[in-house]
Amino acid sequence: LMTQPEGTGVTVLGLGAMGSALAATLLDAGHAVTVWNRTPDRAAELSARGAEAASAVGAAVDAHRLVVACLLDHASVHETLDPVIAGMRGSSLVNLTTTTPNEARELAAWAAGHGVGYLDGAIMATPPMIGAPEASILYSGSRPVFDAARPVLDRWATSTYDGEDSGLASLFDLAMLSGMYTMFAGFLHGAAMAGTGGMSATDFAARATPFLSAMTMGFALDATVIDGGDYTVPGQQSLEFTDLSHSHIVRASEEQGVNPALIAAVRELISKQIAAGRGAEGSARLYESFRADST
Ligand code: FVH
Repeated sequence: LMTQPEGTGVTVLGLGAMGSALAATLLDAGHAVTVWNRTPDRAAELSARGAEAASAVGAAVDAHRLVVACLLDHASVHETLDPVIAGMRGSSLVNLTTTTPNEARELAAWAAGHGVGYLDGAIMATPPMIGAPEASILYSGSRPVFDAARPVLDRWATSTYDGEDSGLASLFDLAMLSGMYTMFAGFLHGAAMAGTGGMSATDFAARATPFLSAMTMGFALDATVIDGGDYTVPGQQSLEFTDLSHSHIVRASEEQGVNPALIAAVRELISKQIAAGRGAEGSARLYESFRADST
């Protein structure tokens, strides 16, 4: 495999909000950039800034040995590259499209079958953050591709390499997004509760932000218990206590006419742990409720 991208030229496939930000950052840094988008009009602004707009995906992947895809999903990567992958032998594909871990592994095997080096990436940033120090991108897959492409990758964000398994970047990204989305859903449920008492969402956000930020200290405490494997370590909030707290939130929601489904779902997991005789153990034990091989 040719793992060293030729020069600093990069092809970017997909010029949505994120692909455009990636390409623009490379142009600003002086890289030669060829772009392609299914809807060609979206390349106009980047062309005006110096990008080469390819009229066909085949011409785009021929232009440089380092090809970056930032498309909608797994299916769109195949739809775009299936017709041209046979001609990409020796190139490197950095796929920044969000996929599941197994979809990333499938793409790695498919690319390898065509002699293309594959690096999967998961972007932990919004388009305006690209190029700023707080942006982070996780990578997994081919280490040689990561090392060779590093001068390009580091233009966008802090680059972290998570290993040869191409599914890991996606796994770790989606694991963090799971925490983020359920936290946001919890915030919205709380705002709806407070709203029934006349508090604006803005005022609720002002109160919730410092409180929830302070509570994140609990992640590390739970993690220590989980990694230690002993949920009976003293000093933890028990599942029984946490259940009581959840029951207050569920009943208060019902009293106020607010949908309790979110917090009730968490309470159901806690109840199963208590029914299994774990009520006196620490609440970090809920971790086990999410594991396929455990109770
Ligand atoms: N935007 C963000 O904040 C997040 C941050 C975390 C990572 N994501 C992922 O990045 C991928 C691209 O996201 P995006 O924000 O650029 O998305 P859109 O603006 O919707 O652009 C989508 C591009 O994909 C092209 N496309 C869609 N379907 C196909 C297809 N079947 N064949 C070829 N191209 C396709 C679309 O083309 P067009 O509609 O303009 O013709 C856009 O270029 C994504 O995986 C996020 O999860 C971003």
